[in-house]
Amino acid sequence: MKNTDSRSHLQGKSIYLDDIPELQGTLYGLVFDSPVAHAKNIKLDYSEAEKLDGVIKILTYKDIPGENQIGAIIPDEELFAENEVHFIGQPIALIVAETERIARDAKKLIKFEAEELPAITDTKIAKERGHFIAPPRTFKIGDLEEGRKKSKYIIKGTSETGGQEHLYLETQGAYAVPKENESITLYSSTQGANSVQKITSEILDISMNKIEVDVNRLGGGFGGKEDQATPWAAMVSLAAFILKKPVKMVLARHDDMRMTGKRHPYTAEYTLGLSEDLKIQFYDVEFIQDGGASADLSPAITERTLFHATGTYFIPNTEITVFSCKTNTLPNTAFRGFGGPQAFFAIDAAMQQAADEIGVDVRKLQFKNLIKENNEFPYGQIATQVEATKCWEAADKLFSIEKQYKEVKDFNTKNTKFKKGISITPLCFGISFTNTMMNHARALVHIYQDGSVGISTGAVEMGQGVNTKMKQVATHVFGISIDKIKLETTNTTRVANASPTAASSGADLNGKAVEIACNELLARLKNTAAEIIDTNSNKIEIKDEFVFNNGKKTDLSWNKLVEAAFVNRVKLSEKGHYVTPEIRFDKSIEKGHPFAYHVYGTAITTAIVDTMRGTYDIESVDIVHDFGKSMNLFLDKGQIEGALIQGIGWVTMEEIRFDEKGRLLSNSLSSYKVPDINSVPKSVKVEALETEGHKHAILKSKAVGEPPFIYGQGAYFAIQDAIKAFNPNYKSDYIAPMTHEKVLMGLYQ
Ligand code: MTE
Ligand code: LUZ
Ligand code: MOS
Repeated sequence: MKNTDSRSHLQGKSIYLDDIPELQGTLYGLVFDSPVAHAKNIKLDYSEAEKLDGVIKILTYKDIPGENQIGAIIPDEELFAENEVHFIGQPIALIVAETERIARDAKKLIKFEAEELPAITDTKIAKERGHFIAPPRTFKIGDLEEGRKKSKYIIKGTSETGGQEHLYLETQGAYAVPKENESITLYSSTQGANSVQKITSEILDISMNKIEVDVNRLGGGFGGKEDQATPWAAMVSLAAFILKKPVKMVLARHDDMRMTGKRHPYTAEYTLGLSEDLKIQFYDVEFIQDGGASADLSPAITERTLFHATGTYFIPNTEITVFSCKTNTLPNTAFRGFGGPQAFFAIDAAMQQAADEIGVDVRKLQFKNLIKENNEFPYGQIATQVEATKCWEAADKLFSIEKQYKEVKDFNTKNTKFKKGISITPLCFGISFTNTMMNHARALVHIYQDGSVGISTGAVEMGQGVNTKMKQVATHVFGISIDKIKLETTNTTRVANASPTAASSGADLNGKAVEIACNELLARLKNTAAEIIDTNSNKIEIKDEFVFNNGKKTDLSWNKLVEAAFVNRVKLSEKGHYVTPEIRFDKSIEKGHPFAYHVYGTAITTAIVDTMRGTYDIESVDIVHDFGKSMNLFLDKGQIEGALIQGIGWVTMEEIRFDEKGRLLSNSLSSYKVPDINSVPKSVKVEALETEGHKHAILKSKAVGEPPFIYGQGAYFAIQDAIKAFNPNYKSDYIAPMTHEKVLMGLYQ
């Protein structure tokens, strides 16, 4: 089944925030943001700007009736800067005008003065000076000393991964419409309607029930709209609240890139110990995370790094620490993988370094140390239904790992102008919000008297196809065609208190809630059918929109049954509430069972390097992925392909740069390179592992949104392998991204 949105996307008929018909009298907002990275005693003179024809009002923190605070985990971020600014791009005021053009002209007339302070853009300096977002956290298992004693080989090293711009096709935006009795309808391009509602209510000092947040769909979020869609929504709401007019703001790409946070850059310092028989004995790793100027989601991202530090391997003695540093750059935020990819890169860099120093093939090390059934993760969860080795073996069977290695070797003995490289990336990714309390969801299902069905959930459609999956759940339970089902907008008055659509759990959490509601309704309809046919309700089934009695088709159709139930005054609406079972985590001891299950996989990546230019292509990526029992392989393979390319972009070409004053240099598509059709691997093959699936996954179909991002890192190691084939003296610094210029330097190092 295709993504039910694909036709309207293709025809340009899908409605995004900026396509919502505007009400008469709508005003437009534009943010005035800090031109300096760190300053105090800021002064804004906007008297000239406010005089400009068509400028309605310029709002600052002084206009906020409630709390000037948007920090969701730690209250350390103002909506509008009051006295100090902490990064370039930090909002200070909102210009409200009759058109966006006028607002832009007005912006040029605003005079900004401040006492500039030194800006810290380097996490090393931040750490030295003790500038932290939150105190460091450590996960431990076993005993490092014990591991050290058993180790024959001890490898020390460092690695580094860069930031990443989300580059959702639809930029951030929101549209606030004032309603009677000081309430607001707020359209927002957000992954977290509930966060938008809550923060806006605090800014305006009105109760949450006065704010209705509505989300039709996003043109991509990728984590960038989990938390950072909120400020724009709060700003237009503030303006609408004060001016009693509809107010809209959609960020221009350049403004979006300048003002929104990105993936967290990380450095890792590690020591890895292996015994003579190449079993990992210990891993001691310290991560330094660049949180940017305020906490945003950094503490939660820190957590996911801690949870994924050992990658897909079992390591009996481990100590992992993450330092979350505060710098005068954009507050970094959620991005597909959420601190996980940074952890995977570090452990696989350590594995590669170990293999090189010991003089063995890294794949032997990797395979030998894959996590197995009943192994304990450093956070205390016992690994069950482990598919790591099975994925690797299936990849070998389907894609002949040894043969591919031999082909690369043969090619390299025959060629000097081009060299090939190969790598393997195993995957083990935990599914559930790491914060246990976020793992619950609700759905509202109506069966209308004509037999059509309307479903509301807390899930946000952002291109990942969650709406299609929700429809599939209802189709599956009711035995009716997908054409009978409509997915309503995500709306806080229909489904309240929803967690953001994130952590890859949108389909699981909301799908289970839909399933619960549909099953309730089905039971009632079966009773009605049993009464009509005069049989026992447990003999009733509904298939292909007809009632079956004891396996035999009757002439009672779905539509007739629904009509009869309505006449019998049967309740045809139901709400489902789902809570992920079994999960728990005790932060005081950093142990528990935080994940409902894990997703596994193996990717084989080959690359070819032009040894004169330093340019490269990713030739092939062959993947065996653990989808569980995929409910929609078409959508799920799309998720794998998208995540893979996004991951390849991160480790190869996407380079976020600031100058020493904290100005973002990579602030447009001419200075920030993202993968395009030419950077897509020449061949991508995705095969599903044969497995039973997992009972906590929706219809046994495992979460697929983020995990395959990890496969992208294979490109880094494959390119590096090709460089080594040309330059035997090459010593990697394990710094990503592996840009073309970096490759060229490596070839002639
Ligand atoms: N796919 C598309 N097309 N667009 C997106 O913005 N976001 C990713 C992933 N796949 C995203 C996407 C991220 S970061 C997450 S957490 C999941 O989708 C969220 O959706 P799910 O929970 O329904 O998988
Ligand atoms: N958001 C969050 C996430 O709040 N908690 C998580 O565990 C998470 N994981 C991935 C992406 N977003
Ligand atoms: Mo995804 S980073 O959980 O929005």
